[in-house]
Amino acid sequence: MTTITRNTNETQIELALDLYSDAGADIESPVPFLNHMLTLFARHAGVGLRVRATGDTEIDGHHTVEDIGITLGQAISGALGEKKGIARYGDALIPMDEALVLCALDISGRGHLSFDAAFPTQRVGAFDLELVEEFFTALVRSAGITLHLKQMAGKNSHHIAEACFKAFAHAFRKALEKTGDARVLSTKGVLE
Ligand SMILES: [Mn+2]
Repeated sequence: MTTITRNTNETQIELALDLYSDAGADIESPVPFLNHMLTLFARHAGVGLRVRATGDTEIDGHHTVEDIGITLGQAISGALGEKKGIARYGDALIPMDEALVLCALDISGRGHLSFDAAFPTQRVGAFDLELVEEFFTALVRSAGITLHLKQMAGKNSHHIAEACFKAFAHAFRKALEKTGDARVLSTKGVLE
């Protein structure tokens, strides 16, 4: 279990992550749509994730969503350590009704996001869909993950967002798989 506490003037976050767990998610933040996304991420990735967050959502959800992304990334990086003995790469092509999202990722040590999804609406409920990309940007930077998310189809914003998080979850699960080789999967000898 890796725990991170992050307090700023904008947000207060406690997060606990277990990379190999069927405990699922226990998420409480003032951004319900993100709670929904993190809950399905944890279940589909096969990780245990607990989040308690408060933030300045009287402004908007931006700081809270971004800072949960940073904190989750820090926990992933901390939990992975030297990244020895894992598959490193993962991919997934995940449908959600009419939506279809492709994800490929590399636990490379280098944060990079290529995000190619277009939401037909600005919002779902009170959630600003621009924050999906902000969340993944924050996460990959602090986790050191190279992440490509590409929408192949979709008309419904909720479905497209959900397919993004599920595709990420399944790709991440594959990348975490134990290979039985104790070394780092890199001819360089390190992933950083
Ligand atoms: Mn849903």
